[in-house]
Amino acid sequence: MKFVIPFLASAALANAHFTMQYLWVNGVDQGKNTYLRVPPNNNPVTDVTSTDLTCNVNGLTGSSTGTVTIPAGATIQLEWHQHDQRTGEDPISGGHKGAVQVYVAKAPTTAASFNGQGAVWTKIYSSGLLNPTSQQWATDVVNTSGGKHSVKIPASLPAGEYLIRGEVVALHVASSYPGAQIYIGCAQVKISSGGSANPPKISIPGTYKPTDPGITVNIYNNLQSYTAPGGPVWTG
Ligand SMILES: *[C@@H]1O[C@H](CO)[C@@H](O)[C@H](O)[C@H]1NC(C)=O
Ligand SMILES: [Cu+2]
Repeated sequence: MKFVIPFLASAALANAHFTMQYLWVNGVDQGKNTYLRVPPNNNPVTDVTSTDLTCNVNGLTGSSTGTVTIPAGATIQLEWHQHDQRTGEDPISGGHKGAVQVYVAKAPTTAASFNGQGAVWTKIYSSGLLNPTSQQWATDVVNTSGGKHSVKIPASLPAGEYLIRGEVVALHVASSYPGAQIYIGCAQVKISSGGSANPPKISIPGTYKPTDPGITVNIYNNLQSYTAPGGPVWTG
């Protein structure tokens, strides 16, 4: 019987993945999976060269769920959960230590018809190893915040339709590649009353490499700093 408990513990951990399930705009919950491209299950992407890295599995084609208007300069929140529920379990389970990032990409026409390929993505948020002494990660804060994190849509972004790509890079088994578990959720939005900035853009997939120190990293050896993949945040 001594072997039963470790076996069950590892089985539970393997199943305890998560998805991005809610978008909030200026404090208003838009509803479960509304305006989001919903993947078939809560598994992570681990191949950083796959087109699944863009907007998760089946994420290259638009969702019939529609597109929500967000004024430039607004604060949005992305909310993540393991399963089909907001209560009764931790939003992000304990094993998943890692970074949280948000990107935006402007669609040539509509967000719903945009596949997000090419050098189109701008990073607007990144949070990683917050406290090396306590080994507190961005994912710990998301978990204790009911699965939510905030990001301000820069006021200088040009108006138009966009994909907003939330990402959690979980690093608990990332010491060899493939290992890092990348969780992705994409929202379809229309940014109104924007500005005229021309922010730097990267490709997803394309920019992340298996050898990036933010992708292949042992976080259990008193890590003192962490460099997330995808370069610096553009602050607008
Ligand atoms: C996640 O947050 C809840 C409170 O919302 C807390 O009870 C739990 O310990 C946290 N889990 C981890 C693994 O930190
Ligand atoms: Cu997982």
